Amino acid sequence: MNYQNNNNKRRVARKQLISLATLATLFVGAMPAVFAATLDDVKQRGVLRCGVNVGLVGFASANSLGQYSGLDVDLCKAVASAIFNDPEAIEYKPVTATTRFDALLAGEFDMLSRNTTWTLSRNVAFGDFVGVNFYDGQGFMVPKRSGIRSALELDNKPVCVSRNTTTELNAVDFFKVSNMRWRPIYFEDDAVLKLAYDEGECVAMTTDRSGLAAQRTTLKEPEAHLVLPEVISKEPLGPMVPAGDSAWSNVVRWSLNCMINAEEMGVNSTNVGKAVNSSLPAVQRLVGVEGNSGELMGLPNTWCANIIRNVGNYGESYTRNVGPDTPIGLERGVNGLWTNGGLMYAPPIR
Ligand SMILES: N[C@@H](CCC(=O)N[C@@H](CS)C(=O)NCC(=O)O)C(=O)O
Repeated sequence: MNYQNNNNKRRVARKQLISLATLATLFVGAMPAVFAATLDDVKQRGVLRCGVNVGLVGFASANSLGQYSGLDVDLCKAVASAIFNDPEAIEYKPVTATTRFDALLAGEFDMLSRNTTWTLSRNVAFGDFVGVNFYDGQGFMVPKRSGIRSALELDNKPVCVSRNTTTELNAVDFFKVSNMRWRPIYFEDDAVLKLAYDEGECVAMTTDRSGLAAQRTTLKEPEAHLVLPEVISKEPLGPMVPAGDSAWSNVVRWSLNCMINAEEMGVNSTNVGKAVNSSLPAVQRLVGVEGNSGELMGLPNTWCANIIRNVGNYGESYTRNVGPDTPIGLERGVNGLWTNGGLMYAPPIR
């Protein structure tokens, strides 16, 4: 009897423990969705904190006055415009390839906009990806005088590569499937890597092809270097936000979508003032004279018009920062609009 009683008590106690544990799990599991209110925090703070590259010309770099510009920076400016109608209401937080994810997890910034490749494991472990602002692929750069004209000539040649990147992982795959010996020289700091490459310590350097084009402009003699034709991976680069805050991820996601849709509709920083008089319903919704897209996201209804006026549409940002007329000189290619055969396709604002 006693034994029976004790057993029953134990069973009840165990049940209670289990339900407490279940409750705790549910509670903790639901926490980000319930408690994370990044948009409110940003509004209250009055500035957006944006994680960016420590210096990658065309994507994110600061001038001598500490003013940041670049394609990734424009996304920070777009979000600040959507919330505050002020592209300068931003505190930039420079992060390296190695520090970016820990900084995101630690809540050091509200969004990461830093040539970061969307992969499954990063998505699961570090935060939410909300779109792609540059479709890229990994390549190799060599000094022209090396005579190397294909990545398949890099067997057992020292290659400079950044740590904690998709770059180092893809290279392992590429050398394996090409039956070549992979001889990496790893760097944590990209400035040091570039210097080492420029000094001839490696026969090649490898990273995203946009990164190579950007880095090339800062070498002693840019013309003396060549980006090899092989593209060895997919590198969809895009902004990340802390996991589990869908109200916030929507703000960042739709800020990018606003820029892409604006380009598709021919609305730019110059004509956005006139777009409010457009007879086209989609344009009216884009600039907020129709519909309540802003209200739905906790933003002014002119959120997208403000982005376009302050930052421009995606095409303007591309042309200004990395396009053929900049030193980086990247053709639109796959980053063209879908209507031109590219991959830039934004869901509709409605
Ligand atoms: N897209 C790749 C590579 C990104 C990356 O960090 N690339 C290097 C070379 S362009 C870089 O930006 N280094 C600068 C730094 O780490 O400060 C990734 O997400 O892992």
